[in-house]
Amino acid sequence: MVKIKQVCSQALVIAGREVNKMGAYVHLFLSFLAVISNYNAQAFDIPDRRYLKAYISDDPDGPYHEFLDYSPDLRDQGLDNSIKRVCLTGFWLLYSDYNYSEESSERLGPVHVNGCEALPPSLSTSSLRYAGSPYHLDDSYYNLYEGIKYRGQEFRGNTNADSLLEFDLRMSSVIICGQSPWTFFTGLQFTGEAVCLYPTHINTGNNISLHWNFAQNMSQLGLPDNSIRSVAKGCLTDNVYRGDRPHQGGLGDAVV
Ligand SMILES: *[C@@H]1O[C@H](CO)[C@@H](O)[C@H](O)[C@H]1NC(C)=O
Ligand SMILES: *[C@@H]1O[C@H](CO)[C@@H](O)[C@H](O)[C@H]1NC(C)=O
Ligand SMILES: *[C@@H]1O[C@H](CO)[C@@H](O)[C@H](O)[C@H]1NC(C)=O
Ligand SMILES: [Ca+2]
Repeated sequence: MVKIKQVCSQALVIAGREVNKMGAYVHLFLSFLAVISNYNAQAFDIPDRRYLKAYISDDPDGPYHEFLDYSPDLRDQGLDNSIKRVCLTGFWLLYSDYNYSEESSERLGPVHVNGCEALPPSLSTSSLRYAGSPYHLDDSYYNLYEGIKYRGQEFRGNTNADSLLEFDLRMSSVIICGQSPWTFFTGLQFTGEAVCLYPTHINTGNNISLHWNFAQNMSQLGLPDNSIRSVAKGCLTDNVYRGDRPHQGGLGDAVV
């Protein structure tokens, strides 16, 4: 990112110097072309870019497919049941069935910032997706899931929700990312029982941090299953859930 700024300001100086001369427009145009092509090269290296590289062998130099987004059906990438190893940044969820289905028998949430891991041979991955903001890696965000252990459909967001719409009274697990705590309520419009969840886990790599926390079921949070009706950003109750022991530092190796 620093490089982009340097390139930009150099180009602007050149443009300013040349602006009164004949041919200035040509020069200006070329300068901006240079900025644009440099920007593209740099954009590819955005330090907090979320990705998952899926390898079909244990060979770190082997071929891989890079995912940047959800894949509900790995047959689309020709990778059904064949991912052996992953290198990734972000909080990714792998499922043994298509569509993140509640029929999935095994789940794994690898969380890393620029880290790799071999998958257990028993995990035959058929769909995958990430938790957290679609924008920056550590933006404050919540994902509520219909099934326990982050399966099924989700209701997600980065702001207060006074109702969960069609997911009212249906959610069974949750992941939060980013530095803000979130409060989950059993009543509409931030009423009823409430529990607040802080992002007590941190993964760091290359000076980039990802904060997160999770509950694989609602009894972990002390709430009845299928009871959440609204969500607010911040901690708006004394009933604070801090989760299991915080996981700090390193390249991160949490499996949840
Ligand atoms: C996944 O869900 C979509 C949309 O609901 C559906 O069309 C598709 O058939 C499902 N795929 C599988 C393999 O169940
Ligand atoms: C991390 O940040 C520190 C202090 O800002 C800096 O000295 C160091 O070079 C950075 N490391 C990397 C890998 O960017
Ligand atoms: C909820 O998760 C906890 C562990 O986090 C587990 O001990 C408990 O059995 C789970 N309860 C249900 C109903 O799945
Ligand atoms: Ca449910």
